[in-house]
Amino acid sequence: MTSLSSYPWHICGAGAIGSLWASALASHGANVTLLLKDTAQLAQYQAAGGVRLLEGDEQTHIKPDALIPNSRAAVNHHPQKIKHLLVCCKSYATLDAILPWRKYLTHDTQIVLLQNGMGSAQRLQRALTHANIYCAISTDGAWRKGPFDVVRAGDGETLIGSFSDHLIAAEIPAAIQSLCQPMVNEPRLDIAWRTDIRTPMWHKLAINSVINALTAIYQCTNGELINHPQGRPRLQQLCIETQDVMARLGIVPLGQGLPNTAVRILQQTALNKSSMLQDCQAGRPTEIEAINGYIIQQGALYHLPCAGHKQVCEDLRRIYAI
Ligand code: KPL
Repeated sequence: MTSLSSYPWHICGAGAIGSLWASALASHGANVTLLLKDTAQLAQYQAAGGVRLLEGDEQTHIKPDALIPNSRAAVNHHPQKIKHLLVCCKSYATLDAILPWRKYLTHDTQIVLLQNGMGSAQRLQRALTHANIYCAISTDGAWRKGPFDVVRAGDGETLIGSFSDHLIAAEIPAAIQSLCQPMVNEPRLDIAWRTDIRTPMWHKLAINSVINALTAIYQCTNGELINHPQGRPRLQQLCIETQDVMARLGIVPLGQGLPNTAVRILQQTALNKSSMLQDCQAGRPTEIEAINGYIIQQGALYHLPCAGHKQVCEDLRRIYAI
């Protein structure tokens, strides 16, 4: 039986989900190191005095090592290699986040990408041809109250599977197997291995692609999109286009169909703002390229115009000048 404490994890991307994972892994005995962007982020980390996670009434406080690229600490204190790397940054930031650490990666480093959208794993594989890349998707909810100060908004499930062609899809590496053991105390993550991770990744992408941009365009909560006079017909159109692209790629359709699933998720998360609306309102870059942009790009391979997806990309750029 493999134990979490046997595997050191480096975590790149210390936002809400990265902090949640750092808290859960460290609380279960794993040796966690945060890979931060720069001196400014390191100063924020030092000022925060570690990572805090609030879950209901329970607060977890951890103080893992934190490194920045090319720092003396990274060179001296951390001559050892990165064996297990969890990447939780936004998909558009992936290469900039990982490549500064490439000299610490080995031929057998396992890189797990836990992000919204698609395309970053392919780009990373092109940049690091021999990298062992795994992809994960999650329905965990967490939001950032401040730097390294995170609130858990809801328990979800995380699925992990292999991405790189040279990996055997049924072979679960021991370090990932240790993540899949039931976690005994809070904060708990519910993690499972999937031999075919592409299917659930596409299902999540499909949901995000029909909800997120529209809520950002109409600046509405998820629940308000359900009966939005302009938004709802556009949602239907996006569902049709997305299902067409998935059918051409041979992706198994969502069990209840995309429109029904999207409405169910909108109902379940009625009071929430989508992650894209939150990014737009905070003036951050969005994941539109990795979500709707990816569907347009895949559709183009089959000469599918994806006009509704193109229109939401254009609307979003116009409204938020991005
Ligand atoms: O994942 C989401 C997000 O906001 O990114 C949901 C809530 C499913 C909306 O697409």
